[in-house]
Amino acid sequence: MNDRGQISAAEDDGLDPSLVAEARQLFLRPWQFIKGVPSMEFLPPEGPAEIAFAGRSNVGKSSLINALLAQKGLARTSNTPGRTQELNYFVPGGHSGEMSDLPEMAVVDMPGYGFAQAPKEVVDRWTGLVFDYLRGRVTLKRVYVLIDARHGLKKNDTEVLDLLDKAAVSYQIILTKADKIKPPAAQKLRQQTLEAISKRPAAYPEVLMTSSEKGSGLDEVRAAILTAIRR
Ligand SMILES: Nc1nc2c(ncn2[C@@H]2O[C@H](COP(=O)(O)OP(=O)(O)O)[C@@H](O)[C@H]2O)c(=O)[nH]1
Ligand SMILES: [Mg+2]
Repeated sequence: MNDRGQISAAEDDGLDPSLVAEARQLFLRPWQFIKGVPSMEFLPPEGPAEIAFAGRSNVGKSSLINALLAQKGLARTSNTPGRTQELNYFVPGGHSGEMSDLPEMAVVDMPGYGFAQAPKEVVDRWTGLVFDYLRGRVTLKRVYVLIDARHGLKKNDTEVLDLLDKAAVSYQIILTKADKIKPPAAQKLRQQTLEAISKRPAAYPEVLMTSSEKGSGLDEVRAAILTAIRR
């Protein structure tokens, strides 16, 4: 079922209802923004499992985080492309943050790549931060790489996938803005994307598809994340 109470197609695809219920319990409670991290020395202590959302700017990272947590406006959307140059950390509320009372996980909204007209210095800073984080963060359990369903994988996306493969960081692709294309085109793109990643060692061999606008595909993402942090 999606967040508007409609049965979604994927429910017939064997999504485990008890996993979905558990995942909803984790995600559908008040989460909070804890910090924006401009460089590696400001990262919170390694503890909770981290799940990061990466992708070109405007692909829908912040919108998807808000939809997954059912909290509009938590992650800031539609920023001027390239403005958010920080790793934004979100955690379930109600934890003191003391070592004895850490949340079970954190969601990280990553700065987007691929924006035109960004000064080289900004791109270099972005590249440095993101690459250091992706390579060096031990508690990073999985990266969700978001791809706009209207555009498919682009060159800068495959560069990020190359990096993740090289760093052996588990990642999974989510096709976003599914509401913008017709179902047959969506299925075709899903298949093509699956083929494109089939030989990539760190890619999780299942492609998800969401619409933050319509609330579709969210339970699938929540369940996948819960499974990933428990591995
Ligand atoms: N139609 C549609 N628009 C979306 C969807 N997700 C995001 N958007 C729009 O795409 C733009 C960029 O979204 P945002 O979440 O800020 O992207 P980010 O830069 O990757 O964080 C905004 O105008 C959103 O309203 C979606 O699922 N469907
Ligand atoms: Mg954003």
